[in-house]
Amino acid sequence: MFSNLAEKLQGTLRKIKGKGKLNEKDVDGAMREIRLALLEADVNFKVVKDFIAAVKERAVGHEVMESLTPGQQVVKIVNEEMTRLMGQEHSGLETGKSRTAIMMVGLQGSGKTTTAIKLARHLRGQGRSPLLVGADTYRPGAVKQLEKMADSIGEKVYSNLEEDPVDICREALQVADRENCDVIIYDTAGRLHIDDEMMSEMAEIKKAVNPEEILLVVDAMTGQDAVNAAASFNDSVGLSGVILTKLDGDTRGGAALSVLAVTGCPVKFVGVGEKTDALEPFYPDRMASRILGMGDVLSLIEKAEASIDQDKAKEMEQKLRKQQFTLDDFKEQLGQLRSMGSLEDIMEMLPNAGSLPKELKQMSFNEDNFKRIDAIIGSMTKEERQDPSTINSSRRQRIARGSGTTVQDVNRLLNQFKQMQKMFKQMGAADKKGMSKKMKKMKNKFPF
Ligand SMILES: Nc1nc2c(ncn2[C@@H]2O[C@H](COP(=O)(O)OP(=O)(O)OP(=O)(O)O)[C@@H](O)[C@H]2O)c(=O)[nH]1
Ligand SMILES: [Mg+2]
Repeated sequence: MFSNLAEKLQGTLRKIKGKGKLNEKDVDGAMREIRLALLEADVNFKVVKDFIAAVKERAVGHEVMESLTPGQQVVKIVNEEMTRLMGQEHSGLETGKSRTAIMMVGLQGSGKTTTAIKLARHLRGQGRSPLLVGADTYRPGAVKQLEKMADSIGEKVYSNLEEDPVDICREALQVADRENCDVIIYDTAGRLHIDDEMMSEMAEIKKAVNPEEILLVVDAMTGQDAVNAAASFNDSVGLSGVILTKLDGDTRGGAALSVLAVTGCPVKFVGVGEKTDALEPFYPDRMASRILGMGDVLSLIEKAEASIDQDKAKEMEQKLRKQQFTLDDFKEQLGQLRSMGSLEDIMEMLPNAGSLPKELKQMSFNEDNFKRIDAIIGSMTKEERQDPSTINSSRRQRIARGSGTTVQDVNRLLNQFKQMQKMFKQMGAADKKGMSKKMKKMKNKFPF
């Protein structure tokens, strides 16, 4: 789905993601690429303009520049703005009423009939009892097609080729009552082009059945034409939502990204195949993540944001600079990292992070480990915590006994602590004579 767009955007974001520091030029370059990719995907040009402006404003602001991971923050912003562009949350059907009428409208061949069937199946799955109505009396075989498809999923169709569409739709209300159907889905006729006759028929049906939903079915492959059709339908009949079909094909994505912004109508479902179960509720956030190939990056940022207290991190940095980092601080830092897995896992997720000393590599912050470290440090005296070099072998034995651990555990912890101090010392020294690039990156990303 949207493979071309996805590839381009992901390429751009990959470049920016790994950057520990961003300047306005980096952001400008990325925005230019994103803009091009969206235009190529046939996203409405005004939508692109507004989108880029919104992303850029946030990307050069505090939110990014002062964060732990500027490059990744930009990726996150693009994802959020793209989600917002498509409507933030899934917009469901108005089906709360005891009986719901849904009118399917759209141009010829857009997929109205197929989608009506898919919806019937979807609603049946939710415990509803649908009646399909064949209101296309113009094209020979249209009602037959509906009946055949309905038959394949065991659903009923009402139609009457002797009557005009508005009357058929009106009569269907009584049929639904008689048959105890609580959802009526009207499959209306499509025309090759939007014309007044079509619009006035749609308006008349709307007046006759007063539907809860008027869903425009558009072929996503037609890009901006689909969006323009949506705008005209919305002006003439008023739409409650849009269903994009043929997203399984080689669509560029323009329609999905522009429909809401141009027409104010949310995309409610997407068709992803010819079969009767190939209908998916449309989730803007999932769609954005799919296009941007997200997932791990987002969850990493969320994890980091949730576990790291920014003020504490600053305070810790001060201590580090003055090289006053004690075992008490160490304990506190571990608390923040507890939920993030092992140090190695974290470093792996961070682009371009340095490698860890061997002693720290195996350190994992699971619950058990954390409790053990907590107990060991808790069994030390204040002096020992301030200055671990005073911890001789008899003290080690005392600490192990007091914390219910072994001397090896105590040794390992002290060793790890020493390694960390060493690492920080190097960082501090590098800082004085212009910290090495790698260390700088590590420091940007790490609370220590
Ligand atoms: N691949 C794919 N094909 C689809 C999808 N939805 C509909 N189609 C196909 O598109 C063609 C037209 O679908 P119909 O449901 O007949 O379209 P319609 O809007 O009812 O057409 P008219 O009644 O002639 O106006 C059929 O061949 C469908 O199988 C979809 O999501 N994916
Ligand atoms: Mg049809």
